[in-house]
Amino acid sequence: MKGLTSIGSLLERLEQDGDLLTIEREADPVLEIPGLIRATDMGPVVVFRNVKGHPGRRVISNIFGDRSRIARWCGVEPEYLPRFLADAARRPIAPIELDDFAPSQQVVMQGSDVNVLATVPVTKQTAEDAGYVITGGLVLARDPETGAFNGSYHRMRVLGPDSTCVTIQAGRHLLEIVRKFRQNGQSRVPITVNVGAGPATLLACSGSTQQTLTPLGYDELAFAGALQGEAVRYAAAKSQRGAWALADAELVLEGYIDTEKLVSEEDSGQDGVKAMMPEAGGYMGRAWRVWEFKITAITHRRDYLYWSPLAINAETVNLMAMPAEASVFDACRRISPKVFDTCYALPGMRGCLGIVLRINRKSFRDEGIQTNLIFGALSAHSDMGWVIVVDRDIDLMNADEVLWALITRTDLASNIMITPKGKVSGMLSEGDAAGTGQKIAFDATASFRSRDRYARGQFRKVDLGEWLPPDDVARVCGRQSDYLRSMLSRGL
Ligand SMILES: [Mn+2]
Repeated sequence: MKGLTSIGSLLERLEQDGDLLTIEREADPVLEIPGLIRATDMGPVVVFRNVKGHPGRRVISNIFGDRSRIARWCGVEPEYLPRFLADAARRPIAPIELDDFAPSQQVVMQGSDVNVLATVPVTKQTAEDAGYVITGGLVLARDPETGAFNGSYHRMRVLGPDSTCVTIQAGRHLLEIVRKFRQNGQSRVPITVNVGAGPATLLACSGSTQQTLTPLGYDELAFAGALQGEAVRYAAAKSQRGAWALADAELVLEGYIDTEKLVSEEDSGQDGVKAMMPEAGGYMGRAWRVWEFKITAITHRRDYLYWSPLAINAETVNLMAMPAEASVFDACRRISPKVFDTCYALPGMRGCLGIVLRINRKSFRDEGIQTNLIFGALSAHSDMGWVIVVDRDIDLMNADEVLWALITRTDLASNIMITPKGKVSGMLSEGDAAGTGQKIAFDATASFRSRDRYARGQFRKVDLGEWLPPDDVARVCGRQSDYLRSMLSRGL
């Protein structure tokens, strides 16, 4: 991710690659922009240049909607993105403080000038949503004991001109930092909420819950530095002692979490009853009573873009999946660098509900290691509920091929494991309110001795264009599935 240290440098790169979609017609942040972001999911990065009610402002989304694009930024093949992240996490680059000018502080609004909905084109996604929700708010907090930064995303429903909710699920590192402040007698925890930054920073802070790659105390900004090959820059907040902002963010909300005050994500104040917004798990999220975030200043670049990711879109699913996959990759590589190849959370696994491991047995002595890898994967990320292990000949990024391996190679009598209750995501069928449930693993690999039985025929690879005119090629290829394309690309 070299050279991509801000949204500005990212836009230049996207222009060069022809991977930018610009919508000129005026679009409303209420329902319309979210509908368009949804409809352009997995396409080029989308920028809205004409936002209703916010003249001169731009909205950006779907930055992480396409794995091939992210892999291109990292200079690796998509299926080995987890290795790129796992390698980076082992050689962190500490962030550096700017003493003077920070681009994200070109404009500073304080006091009665603070009015979040007037300044920022926050979206409302569906008619059932509780309200306007900031979805790309990267909360930056500093551990009062160690000084290490913690960066994490938290949905924030706007409550008033200088007030939002801040929703922190159980197990998040930010809660641990809040606990330390409260232990010191401070009920107000200074933070900044940073919107839009270089993709390495946005990605490094997107690990969803407890994962082994960036455990409690690991500075996510140092991970981001490693991903982009240069230190992330930060600067002291303008209105909060003990808070620091990303110097290269587009927009920053400065303020504090008021831990003495519970506010509701929706107006009736009920807990877990009313709808909040479409969530990353794929269902409508529920609204809860949470802490309040009090805004003391808004700072931004003069011509800032507002990053508005949709939780339901591939963007958020990829952002959640990549650190989860890298955690699993790191653990499994330590267990067996010889047999473990790579891993992938299929889109239907919604980032971290399950994972596919791919192995490459080289002799009969490698038998059994797949089970050890399963334990590694289930422990590397606490949300994981499903693990499927496949052989080296399987395209693990294709759900149909993984399903095919599952139904043709799994020995049902001995190669399915259901664990006792562990920590899982509440999104899993098994997950209860306390976030516990059983986990399941399938060994869908053929044993080393039986591998010849599972051989596939090899066809000669042909270029249809040498036999057919372009419109006939398009008539054929246009209706071929990703599954078939995956096999044809390998001569199968
Ligand atoms: Mn953390």
